[in-house]
Amino acid sequence: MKRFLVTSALPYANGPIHFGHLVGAYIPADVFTRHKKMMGQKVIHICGSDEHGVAIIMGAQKAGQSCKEYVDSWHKEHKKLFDLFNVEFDFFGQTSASYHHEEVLKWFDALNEKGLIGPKDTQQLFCQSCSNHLPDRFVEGKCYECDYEHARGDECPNCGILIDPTKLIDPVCKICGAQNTKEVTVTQWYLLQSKFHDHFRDWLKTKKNNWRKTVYPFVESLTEKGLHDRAITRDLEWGIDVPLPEAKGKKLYVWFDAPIGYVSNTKQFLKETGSEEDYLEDWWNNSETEITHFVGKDNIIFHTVIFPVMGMGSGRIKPPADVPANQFLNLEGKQFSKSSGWYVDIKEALDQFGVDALRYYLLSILPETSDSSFTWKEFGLKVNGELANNIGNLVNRCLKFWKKNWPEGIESKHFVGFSETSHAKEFQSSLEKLHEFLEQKQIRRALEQVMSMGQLANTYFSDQEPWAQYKTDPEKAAYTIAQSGIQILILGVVLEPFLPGLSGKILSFFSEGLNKEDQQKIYRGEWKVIDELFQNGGKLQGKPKALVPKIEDEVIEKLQEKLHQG
Ligand code: B3M
Ligand code: ZN
Repeated sequence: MKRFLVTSALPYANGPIHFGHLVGAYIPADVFTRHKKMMGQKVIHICGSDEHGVAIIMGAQKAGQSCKEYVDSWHKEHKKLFDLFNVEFDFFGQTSASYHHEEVLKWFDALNEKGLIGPKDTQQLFCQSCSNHLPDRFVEGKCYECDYEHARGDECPNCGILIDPTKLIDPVCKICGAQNTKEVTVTQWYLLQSKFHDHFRDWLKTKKNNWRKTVYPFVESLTEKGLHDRAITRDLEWGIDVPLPEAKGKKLYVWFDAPIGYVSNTKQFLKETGSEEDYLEDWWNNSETEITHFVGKDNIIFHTVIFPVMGMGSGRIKPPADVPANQFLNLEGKQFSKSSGWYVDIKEALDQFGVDALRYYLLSILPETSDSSFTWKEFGLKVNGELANNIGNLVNRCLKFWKKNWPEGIESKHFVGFSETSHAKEFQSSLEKLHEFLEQKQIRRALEQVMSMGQLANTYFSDQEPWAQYKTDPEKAAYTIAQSGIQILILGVVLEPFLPGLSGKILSFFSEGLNKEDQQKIYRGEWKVIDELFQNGGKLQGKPKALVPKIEDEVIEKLQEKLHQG
């Protein structure tokens, strides 16, 4: 049986999660995994904190904490936020944990044995003012490709290239702020990717027709002429020790160990859940497994080149089937920036609007094909005009009418034969499209299908005018409400991957007899089960109420003002 292994980029344990992260990796991965679960397929979603590297060391220094204290507290913080956002992982681990270190060493040894790791003398920057080596983010300067002022020693956040720090223009030490660096020669160990070029390219070509247009051509042209060997060791105090006597005191580069976190976290997940399965044989190196890495566009190279080379080169895992990278999200047209007040406090927003409204809007603007922009105005318009109007109101109107006029339930005969009706056929065709889009990880378009099902349900309800039918022919009205009720039940089910909160609320009205299995059947379009569900008639549980509160214009105006005042 096919297996699906879904990962989302391990967040650095050094700062708050923002909307850009959520739309870049976590929400899409969550929707995709939930979809697979609803389809009844075998899938796990693995993530965890990325806890090594220069950014962490600098953050801990600033916070006056040890690195371990520092990453532990961010790890907890992130876990909490993901929970609030209904982003569900099967496992959310930590790369500072010993199980992770053990796994990483196995990779290093395997690559080393295969001749894919070797020492080289390298030119690095050294700060003469504070006497520190300046790898990666410890140094910033002007990018020699795009002129961006704040390129880092490892990569340029603007044009995405991997940086050779000695070529940075006007380099500045990020530890002490001095502009007083010199080049020094240091031995580092390298991942000898150049040896793997042909093998890598053969594999890459197999992805030509199924990777995103924003991913494949970029990787293709970047690796066309050759793969560069990459230094995978650093002179740092915090990280995983390089397991070679001659590399004493050195640590592995964070980007070497971080992606292995997907694998070590899977191992730990199986262990903690008492599974008999083997993380490599049954998952990472199994021919039946389809691996998907959800990442933001700044992580493409690591997931499409370096990690696949590490996996294939070491022979420990197979390479990914897909890396559906997302573009960036801006705030009202400009980059989010906490320091200049151009940002949204996620927790405040959650308190104010709830997870369904925020998830809905973020899903509707996922930067799948190009950068997109979060604006408060559009947020208000979409939540009110689409989610509340299309879904919230319908559920409210229909179920209230049901509860009021048939408090003891609607007779079973009104529910039978739903799957033969013409509106069921239209629902089916939207559902098929929805599945197709989700399989292709086109989540925005899949969500549009949910909304079009909502439209269909609305049209049916208002065309039938059950309130008028009730006066002249209550039996007919009962039929309308039963059929509308079924449509709402289906909407509740298909909303699950996107808005699990709202889905749960809708389904709770039908709770009797609606277990996970039945939900999955409905999700897959096996609607015969609906007849069974209502074979004793349909009685609503609980008291219907407005599920999607409207957002007042003044509330939006206030938020806009607040943002522009900084
Ligand atoms: N922590 C970068 C990031 O959060 C990095 C991802 C690691 S994935 C293995 O953008
Ligand atoms: Zn310095």
